[in-house]
Amino acid sequence: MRLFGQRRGIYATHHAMSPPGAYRYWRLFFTDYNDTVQHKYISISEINFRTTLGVNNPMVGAKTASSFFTDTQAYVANNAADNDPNTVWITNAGQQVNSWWQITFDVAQEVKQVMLQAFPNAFGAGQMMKSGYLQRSTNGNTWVDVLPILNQTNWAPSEIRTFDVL
Ligand SMILES: [Ca+2]
Repeated sequence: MRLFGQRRGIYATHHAMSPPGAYRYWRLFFTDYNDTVQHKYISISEINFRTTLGVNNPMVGAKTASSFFTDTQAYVANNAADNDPNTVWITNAGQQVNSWWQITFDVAQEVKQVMLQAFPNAFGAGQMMKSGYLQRSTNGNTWVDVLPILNQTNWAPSEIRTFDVL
């Protein structure tokens, strides 16, 4: 037990990986973006935090985000977890770096795979995330990195990519 505690302390440093486990609070924290046209958005059609590899999680819980595109109310956090690739979450203009998308699960879960899907047209796909981290939290305030998702470029329309928590 003492050894485990020491390891956890080391792993809690920034961008060091944390042991897995069941938590209610999970999010993607984005550090870089692909939007080379407008240079100010991240747009994601679907985010799924899977507890079984290859099987979408029903994602039962509250979805929130650091911001959403406010010209209309059509691009809110819920759009990234509604099983509809035609609906999209978009960060507000200029707030794409250090943005995040979060779910607070009703019941604690252990995420084993992240699924991301790009928007169905080339313009939207060009605004997919580039780099970020899957993070988990015990309280929704203090976050620990679980999985880096880095340098994801050249997303095709509707493309799905998955990332395993090892
Ligand atoms: Ca959607």
